[in-house]
Amino acid sequence: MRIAILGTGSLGGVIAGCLSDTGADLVCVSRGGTAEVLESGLTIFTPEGAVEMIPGERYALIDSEKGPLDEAMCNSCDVVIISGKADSTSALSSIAEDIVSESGFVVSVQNGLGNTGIIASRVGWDRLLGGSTTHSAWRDGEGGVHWTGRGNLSLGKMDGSNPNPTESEFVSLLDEAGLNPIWSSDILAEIWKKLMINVAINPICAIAGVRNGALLEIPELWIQSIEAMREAESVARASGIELGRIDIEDYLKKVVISTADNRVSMLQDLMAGRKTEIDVICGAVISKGQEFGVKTPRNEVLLALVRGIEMSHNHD
Ligand code: KPL
Repeated sequence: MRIAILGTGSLGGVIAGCLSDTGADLVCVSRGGTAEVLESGLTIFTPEGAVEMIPGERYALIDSEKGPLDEAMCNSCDVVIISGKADSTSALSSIAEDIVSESGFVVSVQNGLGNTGIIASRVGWDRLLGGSTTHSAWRDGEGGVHWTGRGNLSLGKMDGSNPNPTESEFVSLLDEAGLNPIWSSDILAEIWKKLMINVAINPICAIAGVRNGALLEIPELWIQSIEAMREAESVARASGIELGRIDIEDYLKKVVISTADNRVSMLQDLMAGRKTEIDVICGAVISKGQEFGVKTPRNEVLLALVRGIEMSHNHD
């Protein structure tokens, strides 16, 4: 099975690293400094402390900023995993469209709402799987990927149908790779549950400049996280998402404990002076809230503050 990972950053690095232990033929797509580091290999620091070095020869590397795709790469991948940031979804979807084989499919394992629509406009809903993960990782200045928390990876058809044989084979491969896949018959609900987690953790840890575990150490932060998460839950329920019964505090606590050592992706973005995913996280909750008549004041404040910090990089 030939699998491409588009956006081989922190989470994409974990996926590529795990899949390199299977028989899959791998293609990593990245750009800039990350692509340069990947040329010589991928270093993963596992949650248990072991260091794995995957040689650069283990995968084919595409630098998405370096000219047109090699002909041989076109229509060649059975599975294309998009794990890049939301602001790269358009560009990555176009690469996915070029490299996915006729019978292949694309999986989005990204934060926020709206990614699947962008990808589907390129490859069609029938060739798309939604996805969501609670694995956590961050990347250091030398490009080393620190896999800080083992979670799981949910995936499923957007229409809730059962996996076809190739999709089942892919799920087995993810299992062999140690990525704890779960096939979901309601992937949209899983994407919303992850959004609720992101709303609770990402902006607050990013603004405070703390690792995820601090939410359980600083009660004032915990209250803000829970409030933001409850708003997202109300919006999800108002928009018809079947969340079932969720104990919000317990659910958040479990994710915070399993990702305690992680620097949330939004904090990593702010530290590197990059644009964050605030628009597809709090921004998505606010706009869906407006659509369904649910007020989201906490998410509005968090969005404003993160935007302000993003802008502060341009001011003296
Ligand atoms: O998705 C994450 C992120 O960093 O964006 C969590 C699960 C919150 C882990 O940090």
